[in-house]
Amino acid sequence: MKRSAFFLTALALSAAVVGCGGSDAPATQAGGDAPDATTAAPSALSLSVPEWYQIDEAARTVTLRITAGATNVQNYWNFNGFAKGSGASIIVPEGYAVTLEFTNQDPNMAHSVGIEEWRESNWPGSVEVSPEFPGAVSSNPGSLIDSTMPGESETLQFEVDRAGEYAMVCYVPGHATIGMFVKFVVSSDGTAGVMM
Ligand SMILES: [Cu+2]
Repeated sequence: MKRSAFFLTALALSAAVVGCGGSDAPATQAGGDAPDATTAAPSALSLSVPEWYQIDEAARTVTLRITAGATNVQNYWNFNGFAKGSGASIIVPEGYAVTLEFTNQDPNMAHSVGIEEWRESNWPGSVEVSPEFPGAVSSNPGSLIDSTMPGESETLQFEVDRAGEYAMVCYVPGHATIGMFVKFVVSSDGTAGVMM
């Protein structure tokens, strides 16, 4: 119930923003919609289920296809084109088994992935490998030569047994500092999908 209401609200807000042609320049809008657009701006994200997120509610499983260097955002130091803990929050229901199919499409650079404690900023140059869920980290994650190299893939499996806010992060030195992390949320109310 709560989830549906939230979803509809988010959709409505999203539609309002789109209808106004964007929220970052309300002063240029000719009509009377500018105040609404300004109000909606902080909540302009909406929940959706992109093609890289598959959920089976009966089996309580989620499969995430996560690609490092999916786009050239941040010189390829991104996950599915997202970085800096903003733009997308991946939301998985508590108690689900997650299969994370990780691929590195950055033509130049090693990357890795794991689920760590959330932090919005001030990531250290070398992130300590301390995954929040057993199995939620790729192999040799801090190595420049032996983590997930360009063109390589690795599949992780883990169960998200504690609701909370976490970070999907790259452990290759300096990458998290630059912003190679995305918010990863384990919901306690069954919410599933990606806020973006
Ligand atoms: Cu990286």
